[in-house]
Amino acid sequence: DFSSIYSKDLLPTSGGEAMTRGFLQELVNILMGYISKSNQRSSKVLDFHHPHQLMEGLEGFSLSLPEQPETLEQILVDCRDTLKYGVSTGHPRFFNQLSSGLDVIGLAGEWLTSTANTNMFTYEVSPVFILMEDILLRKMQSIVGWSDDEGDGIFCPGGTISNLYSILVARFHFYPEVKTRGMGALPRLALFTSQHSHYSVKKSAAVLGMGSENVFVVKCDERGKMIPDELESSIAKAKNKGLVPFYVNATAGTTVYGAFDPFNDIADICHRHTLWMHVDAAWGGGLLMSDRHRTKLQGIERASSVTWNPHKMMGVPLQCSAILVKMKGLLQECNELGAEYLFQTDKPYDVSYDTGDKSIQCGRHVDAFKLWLMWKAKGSEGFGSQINKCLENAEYLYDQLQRRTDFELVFRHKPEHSNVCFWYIPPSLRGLPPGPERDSRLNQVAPQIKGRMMEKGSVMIGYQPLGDKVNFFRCVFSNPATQQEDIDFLLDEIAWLGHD
Ligand code: ABU
Repeated sequence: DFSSIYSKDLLPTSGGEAMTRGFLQELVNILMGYISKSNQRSSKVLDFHHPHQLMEGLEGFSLSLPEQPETLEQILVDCRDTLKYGVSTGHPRFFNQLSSGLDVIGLAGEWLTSTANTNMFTYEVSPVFILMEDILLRKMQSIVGWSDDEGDGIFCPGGTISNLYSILVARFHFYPEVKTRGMGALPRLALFTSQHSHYSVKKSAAVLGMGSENVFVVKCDERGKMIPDELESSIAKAKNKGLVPFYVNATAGTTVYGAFDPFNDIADICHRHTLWMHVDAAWGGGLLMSDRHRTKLQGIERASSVTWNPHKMMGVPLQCSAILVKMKGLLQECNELGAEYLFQTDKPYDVSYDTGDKSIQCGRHVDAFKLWLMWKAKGSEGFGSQINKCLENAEYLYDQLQRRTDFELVFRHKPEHSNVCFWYIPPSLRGLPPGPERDSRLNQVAPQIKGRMMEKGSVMIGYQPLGDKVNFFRCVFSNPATQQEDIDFLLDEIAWLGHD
């Protein structure tokens, strides 16, 4: 009974150990209840409420902050309610995001990380985690295909920041004076990325003072792969405009189509023009773990930097993203400022393990441990099988869509990654000829079905328009809990919710 117990009664208060244990055990019960419900197909993926409803408070669940402390009884209710009104991203029918699933070992890793509550800037305060990060980065670099004497990296907060790092180090590599003299000392720089690439390239160019308009968007083929000749002509166009090309982003697993750019062709072009080649493998990097699928990333080893998010395809709890840089020492040189209160050079150990000055952050969360623990628990082979299963699910969905007459694939080719893109065609649109009238009506179908789906809470899948394609569904598989029956359910549910 925690109805008259407060946080002040827990450790470090003397005599608070039993109460602390009881409270945490109760919390584990709540979490365990949630985990077990998330794995039941009969449970909802979400219990949707509009923002104003949650803001106003629901059934005693209030988001407002009190002046007086709440009892631990109430704190436990708050925890339960927080999960109740959230989205169950571990549910086998959650297809909405590239990151999904709930890995129990990963969860244990996250708990341990929070319990240790330390900072990744120095070996002094994170001796074990710093070495684990080092081991993981080396392993990932060797899986990318770099030799033992190449490679550096750091874990950072998400794929966008990893991509930002790639542009930062590329610019520093070609123009080290930027660090002290700023962009005014540099010519106008041009970056290149494909139509289907992630928006983080433009965002990073804006953040880094290079301007999003100086990112040249290279055309893709119908599968969403960058066309090498188009890259060549974009480079020529930039030069004609007086810009200096320096950086190309290629993508391994585009966000919507899951396409893989032709890395060897792009690497040849980068070599010819002395450009930095980055591969954004935030989504596709996981396929490197699979003997069956890693050939799709052929040529990635020629990249100067790589983004790889284990929190996507490898199912590591958010967040876990790495930027890998082929050239040793560049990250450190680019970002170090040597704050003397933190990075003293006369410490009693090898201070090259004080890796924090490679980062643009000061304080840095321990993102490496949960990945390290999962790797121990599954082995590289376990990750490989997990990824194979997700791609088998994608093929199953693709086969089902080909069989059904009420759905249409956005492109005919077999999926390369676990993305499958499709339209649902309601009965009222089935006889309509292709054209603006059909497009305009079809554009409304996915958003309406999604709205109904969220109200019902039975399943979650994303949609978007892309180029000249009106709103379509994108299904992605990264959750090992998903089975073929969930895919059948998804299609039947879309057809049911959209039948009018
Ligand atoms: N940063 C890409 C994540 C997008 C998605 O989950 O759909």
